[in-house]
Amino acid sequence: MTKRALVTGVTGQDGSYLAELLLDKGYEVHGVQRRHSTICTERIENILGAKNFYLHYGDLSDSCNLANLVRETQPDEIYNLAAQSHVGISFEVPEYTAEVTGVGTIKFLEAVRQVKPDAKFYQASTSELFGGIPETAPQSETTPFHPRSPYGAAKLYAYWITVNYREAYGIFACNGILFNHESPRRGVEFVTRKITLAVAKIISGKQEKLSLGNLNAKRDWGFAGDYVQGMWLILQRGKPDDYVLATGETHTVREFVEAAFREAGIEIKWRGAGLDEKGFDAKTGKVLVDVDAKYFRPAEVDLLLGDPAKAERELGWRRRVTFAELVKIMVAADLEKFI
Ligand code: NAP
Ligand code: G4F
Repeated sequence: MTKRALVTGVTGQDGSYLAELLLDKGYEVHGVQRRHSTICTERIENILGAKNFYLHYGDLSDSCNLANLVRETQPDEIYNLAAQSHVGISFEVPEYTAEVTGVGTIKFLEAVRQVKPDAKFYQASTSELFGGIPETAPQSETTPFHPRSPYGAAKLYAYWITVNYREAYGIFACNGILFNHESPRRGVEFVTRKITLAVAKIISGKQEKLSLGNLNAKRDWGFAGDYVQGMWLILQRGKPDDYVLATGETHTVREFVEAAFREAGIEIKWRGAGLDEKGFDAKTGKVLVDVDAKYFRPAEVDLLLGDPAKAERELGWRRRVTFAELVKIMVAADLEKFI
């Protein structure tokens, strides 16, 4: 029998890769998009009109809409990927972030409990829950949480309400605690894509330099295509549980910058410190990177490094793409747009 999946956030980075994966596996996929005044389906262009792919309008802030979607689509599996997902911007729109990223999850779970309690539910939880405090690494399913942003705090509520609906009502509800994962489809305001896009624009003469915030932050960066495979595996187990997906490697933002420029044949040399730090083209001496205070956050997560041992052991999940390969893929994709 054809399985049916309901995917919120289908127009986002992860939603687009997940929808492709599920269609390949023979699922009927129902994606949820928000209404926009402009077209925002760029990432799912290749599956629009595909057999077994259906788009519905919806919003995590509208509980009636969520209940209707569950009633109409009768999903076997639900992937709740929708969120105001930008950590920095969550400081600008904290209440909205709480409403969508936090409270939206209980609205959805309540719709599941009332309308289709046997549906399996995946919640897009995050390494931002750890906050890097205390500075314990690597971080695993048993590491204490200490969110450092309105986004992290909203995701903390979503995490625990997912656990609660599993324990209280027996719903097959799971958290994937995912460390950063990137791709050529990553939003342009996230640091990796901002860097690879800037490299391509600088090379092609369309941008002078790249301005960044905290160059010392460390992230455990993997490839989004590997992580959506893990989301699916989490819902295929015999019992619901929570899993960390990560690479087990960490790199600074500075290292990502160096690797991305190197892909384009430019060696970056650093001079200065703090707000005065600059990245130069080693050959020409031209300043290509500087630091702008406006990209710093009121509170920072300094170190993320995940331990994916449980997912590897119980799900057989493995990340495939290495850090070097990820940078290469992203730079190549952006260069192709401009050269
Ligand atoms: P993304 O590219 O920002 O996509 C977010 C999606 O949510 C978009 O489709 C967006 O729609 C949708 N959305 C936003 N607000 C909504 C609302 N009120 N109602 C319905 N849909 C709404 O994020 P992503 O990187 O794919 O991440 C997917 C999920 O995983 C998010 O929940 C994120 O917080 C979480 N996560 C991501 C990472 C990561 O490294 N990527 C790591 C851990 C957890 P529009 O296209 O209309 O904006
Ligand atoms: O790319 P980022 O904005 O990602 P961040 O904050 O780690 O959040 C992402 O990963 C989380 C999982 O850990 C997800 F839950 C979340 O939804 C999102 O996908 O920033 C990465 C690091 C930060 O330390 C930030 O301060 O890069 C630093 N950074 C330095 N300059 C910058 C910049 N970040 C951005 N976005 N822009 C800059 O110019």
